[in-house]
Amino acid sequence: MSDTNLISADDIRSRFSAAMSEMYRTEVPAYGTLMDIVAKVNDQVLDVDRTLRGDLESTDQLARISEERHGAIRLGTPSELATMRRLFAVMGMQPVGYYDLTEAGVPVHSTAFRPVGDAALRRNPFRVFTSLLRLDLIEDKSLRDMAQSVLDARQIYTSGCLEMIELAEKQGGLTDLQADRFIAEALETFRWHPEANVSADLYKQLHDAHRLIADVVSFRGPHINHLTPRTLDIDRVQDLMPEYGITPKAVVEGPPRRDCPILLRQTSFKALSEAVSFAGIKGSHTARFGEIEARGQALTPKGRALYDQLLTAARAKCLPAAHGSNAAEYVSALAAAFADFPDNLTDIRKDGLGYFEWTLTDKGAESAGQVSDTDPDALLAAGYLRIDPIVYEDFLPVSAAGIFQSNLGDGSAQEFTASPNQQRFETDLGASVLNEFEHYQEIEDASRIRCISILTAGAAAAE
Ligand code: OOG
Ligand code: NI
Repeated sequence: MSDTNLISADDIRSRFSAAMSEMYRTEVPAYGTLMDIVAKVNDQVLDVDRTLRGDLESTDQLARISEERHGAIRLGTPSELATMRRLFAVMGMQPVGYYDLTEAGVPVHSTAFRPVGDAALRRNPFRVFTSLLRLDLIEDKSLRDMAQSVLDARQIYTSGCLEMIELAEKQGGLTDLQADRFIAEALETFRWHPEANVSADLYKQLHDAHRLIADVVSFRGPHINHLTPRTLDIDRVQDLMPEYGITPKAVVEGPPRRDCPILLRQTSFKALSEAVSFAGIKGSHTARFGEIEARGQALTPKGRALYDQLLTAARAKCLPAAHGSNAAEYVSALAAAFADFPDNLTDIRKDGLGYFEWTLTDKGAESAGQVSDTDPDALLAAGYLRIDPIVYEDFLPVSAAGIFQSNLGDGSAQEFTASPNQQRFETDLGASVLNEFEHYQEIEDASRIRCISILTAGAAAAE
């Protein structure tokens, strides 16, 4: 078979993301409703905000918006994680970033599998926040051992899926037909299984130790627990949710609403109670929920440090209560704290807080090869180049913890000693995770070098 028969990993990812969305729509109807609200609000925003539409169009970002989503899964063992890395690699998704959630009382650590590189992200930015349970944090040894043996006995991948992963690795990709089979087999891993793997009694013990432990250990696979569309106006969708019979969590996580959006804002609706059976005995479990997000500019380490500092300051003044009684107070504390974060692109750039992508203006494109100046600031001022914020493609630990908590139910916050262990995570993963800051920096640098090289016909390409 010749390599030309192989389709791109980006295609497989797009198709998988669409298939997953389709599956989740039938499994969790409220997700379908949320998708409809998001589509409507996005259309309205683009109708009114012609500048935003123009910016998205000129940076080739418009097409990806309605396609865009992330999901989340929670795995039980290192070997499940290592195989998940190979599965996502077939779709061009790599582990980016390390997130320690123990600090927030959630016994997992995580990474995000996502496409890297500008072209792949434009094609389809589907990502999956993937957590690995930290059983070592269960204090009761006999419970820990029982959980471990349940996890060791399960196989979350079909044999067909494992076969297709191996084939993709051997061939360096999959053909169109093979991709169909891979997607169908891989979906099985993410599907919901209402028959638990454990007795009602063990479920209760695990649940008492931590609801999340019960969610990971008790089922045959790591059911996708939410799928999150991207909205262009998260506050509007949050306001609309109740009209459609969906109750959102009390506050939007992340930075406040701003003229220049930064990082990531997220909100969710609470997990639904679902019927399950424990060896024939009827019971219920809450696992799956819905979430929406709005993405803004990726921040440099300096910008991120400022974000963390301001968020901490706001939360020191007012910690949002799960039931929402102090939501208004929190929103104003957040807004007050973030008055110290510049809210215009000129200052964000001048202070080195955010990443930017460089492109040629029409004037720049017409002047290809005719320019001798190589100073990007001068070329920007002279109208040959334009800069646009680079979209943040990753996650935020404090927000993730807020999402985990709201979904685990009120009053379930639990103390764990913060114990980040990236090295252990990477050993279990079988690879190191990509540093997201370095990646954004590379995208920015490459875009600038490319533009200047075109303007000067290659003279400055090496600089
Ligand atoms: C993952 C929560 C994190 C996000 O968007 O921050 C997450 C989980 O509940 O498994 O998805
Ligand atoms: Ni999420």
